[in-house]
Amino acid sequence: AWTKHEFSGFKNKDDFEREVVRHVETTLARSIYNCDESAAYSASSLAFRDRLIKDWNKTQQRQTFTDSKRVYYLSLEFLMGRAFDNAMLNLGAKEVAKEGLAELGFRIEDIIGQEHDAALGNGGLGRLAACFLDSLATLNYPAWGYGLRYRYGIFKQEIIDGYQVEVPDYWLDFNPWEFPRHDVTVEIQFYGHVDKRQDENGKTIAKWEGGEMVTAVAYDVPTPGYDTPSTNNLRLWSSKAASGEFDFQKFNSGDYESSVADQQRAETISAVLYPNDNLDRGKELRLKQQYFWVAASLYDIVRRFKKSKRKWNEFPDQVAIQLNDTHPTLAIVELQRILVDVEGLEWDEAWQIVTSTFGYTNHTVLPEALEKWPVGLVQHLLPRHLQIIYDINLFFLQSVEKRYPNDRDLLRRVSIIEESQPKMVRMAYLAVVGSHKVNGVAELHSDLIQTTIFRDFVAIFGEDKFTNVTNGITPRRWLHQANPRLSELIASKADGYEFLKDLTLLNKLELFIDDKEFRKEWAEIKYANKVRLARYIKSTLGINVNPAALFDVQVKRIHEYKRQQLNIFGVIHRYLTLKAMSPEERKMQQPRVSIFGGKAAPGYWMAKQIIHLINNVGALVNKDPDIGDLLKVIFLEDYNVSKAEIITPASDLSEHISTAGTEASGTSNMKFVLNGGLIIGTCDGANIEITREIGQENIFLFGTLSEDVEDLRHVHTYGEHPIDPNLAKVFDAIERGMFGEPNDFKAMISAVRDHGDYYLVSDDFQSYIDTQKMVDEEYQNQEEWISKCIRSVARMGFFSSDRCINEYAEGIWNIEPLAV
Ligand code: 26M
Repeated sequence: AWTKHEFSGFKNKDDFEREVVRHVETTLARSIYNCDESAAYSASSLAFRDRLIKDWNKTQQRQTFTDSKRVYYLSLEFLMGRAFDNAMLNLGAKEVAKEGLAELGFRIEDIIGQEHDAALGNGGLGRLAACFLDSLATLNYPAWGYGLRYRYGIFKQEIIDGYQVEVPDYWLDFNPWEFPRHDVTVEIQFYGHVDKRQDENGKTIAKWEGGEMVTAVAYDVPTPGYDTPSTNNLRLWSSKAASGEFDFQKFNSGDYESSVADQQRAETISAVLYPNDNLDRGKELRLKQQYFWVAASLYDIVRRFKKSKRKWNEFPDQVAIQLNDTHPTLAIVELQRILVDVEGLEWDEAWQIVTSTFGYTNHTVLPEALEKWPVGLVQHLLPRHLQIIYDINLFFLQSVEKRYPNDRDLLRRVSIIEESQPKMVRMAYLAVVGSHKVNGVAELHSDLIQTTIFRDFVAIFGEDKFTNVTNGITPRRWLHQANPRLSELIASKADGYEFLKDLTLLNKLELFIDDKEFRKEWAEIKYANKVRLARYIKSTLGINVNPAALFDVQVKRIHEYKRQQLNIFGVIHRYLTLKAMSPEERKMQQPRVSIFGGKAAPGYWMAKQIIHLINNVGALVNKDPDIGDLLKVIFLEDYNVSKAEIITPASDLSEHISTAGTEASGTSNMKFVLNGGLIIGTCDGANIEITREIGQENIFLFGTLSEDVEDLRHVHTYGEHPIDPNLAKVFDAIERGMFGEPNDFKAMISAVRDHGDYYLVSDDFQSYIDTQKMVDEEYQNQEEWISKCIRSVARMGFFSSDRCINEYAEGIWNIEPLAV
């Protein structure tokens, strides 16, 4: 098999070095004798960027020339992490770069560490979009991502006195991975009014007039595939003030201040990523972001289509658009507006094109996360769009009325407009009505949306419109890049690195499970990864952890439904149990390191309280001489993609313990198992499919099943529900002040004890504790444990994002690969 560097990487280390030196001396205008790590990073990444851009050009030219159907992935979040390591690996030139940098006096890890994460996302949804871009390019699909170029990504988290403090993430000081396209701009309109007139044939013509204009400027980020020259485009829009005569007038008439204020108002649109995850807070600026991005992207797509001179009804033969959650739902309305108001198509013909073009992915059933916008706000900001939404709704409800006559309650339930005070536009319903396919992200989740939030729509549109595409992750970043030694060991047994492109080939490992030497190497790699994390913990927190202890990891956004509170209550229970033991008894216990990480949304008080408790528990436990190495509690600051690349390979056990039915899929569960760690988890999201693939003897499942959750909540509300006795002891310890001021944790305890325990923490507590005990026991038998890890990895092939993207391509987008 050829490797990519034969035609796009570097011939050899000298070739690479020459390019680095050239960039240091000319692009950076520095002396090679005064080249620090930062300059070495800049020059090396510029050298790689030069190669990427050639492949990028070839790929785009070929896609245009062949007029292939392309998918456009619309996502408000792309959680890309670092690009340099990924570019080296995908171009197959990391070895060459490593040798070249060594000759210049640098260690490649230090140079990689210079890069700032591109953190344009909150969590799972944004990282999924990044994995998809990697798979789309690797599989040679014609695809573009469209997003916003936020000046500030997700905030940086600092922990001060145990509390989360948010610091702005300004990441654009030096970003070699983007190409500003100052010539690719779109004027975006807001506010104004609609003028309706009849033309000479009596047809109503709607004109959206007046209001404000803002300019969208394109920034292109090349996204390379692995072991292929295919390089797709991620186009991010940045906002700036439109330079109309209006501003010049203001400027010249001495109204300088207000002209500057206009400029700032425009730039505010793409200034900052909203740091909420699974929560909707209806802010006007967020709606502005959504329309700005959607309108610029659609203008771009339509402009490209018009150049091809094809007939409008062929639009869905050239274009598929995927909506990553409801955030881009206005695209449905905007395309209908362009076709009807601007291009003069009849409503029905336009609507046929629109619904054939869009697919919608749902990522949550949590009611507080379902987007709704007040009708008044939409009317004010986008007056023409509100009219179109009302028309879409009218025609939809008429068709429902025809099929189900005289069912007023049904019409009320499925209406895109919620008749509340104030009236609201239900974005998920609009997305369902305007798409030809709707998918959930794991089997349980797809079943749940079809039987709960979209139940009526399944009856109306039929089952075929609704489908499942179980999430996946890219093995390039999450195995090869994050865990190079494990990747190499696997390659030595699986006939090379083909498994990185066909992850089902991991099954070849099953043959070697009983191979003593192989298991020893496997265990050594896990240990080395734990040593690396232990060093990181020492350097950032000053705490010594024993790499031989069981590393128990829960890293993800902090949210009540993800139940970090269950984990920390369990840790407290463990601490109390250890304290009650004799020294002899303690010696028999399995040492553990409980590792937490994750950000809380800045306004989410309960999540912040959970972080505070974890830190206070750590402060006591970590210095308790009775406990020593038996238990350490670590909160890692500022969890992000590049930290996940260190943490994931070092885990023995990871926690995916959401209340059943609340976590749509989860994707870190897949990453941990792929890196040779086991899972403790609930029957939720993709855990269920992971269990099916790897076997139930290789996963620690516990807790309530999703079908029983509703009944239990009912009992909490209307019946007797004494809280779990072991959990009561934990609460008692907190309330006695063992972990600092008890008032600081009142809300956490009350939620369980006094306010209905919505997330079933008490119901699941005993089964969680029992299952953790089983983990301790099984970990003592290291040979058996390692066998389980290897067997699990061997069976993880299904969870590649390549499989997932192939399912979308075939079942939803109808696109085909195009080799360059
Ligand atoms: C909404 C409105 C205003 C501001 C922000 C939002 C918002 C942002 C992100 C809402 C939800 C957001 O993300 C949800 C998310 O990450 N969902 C996760 O998606 C993953 C990929 O499918 C799944 O694996 C996770 O289970 C699911 O929680």
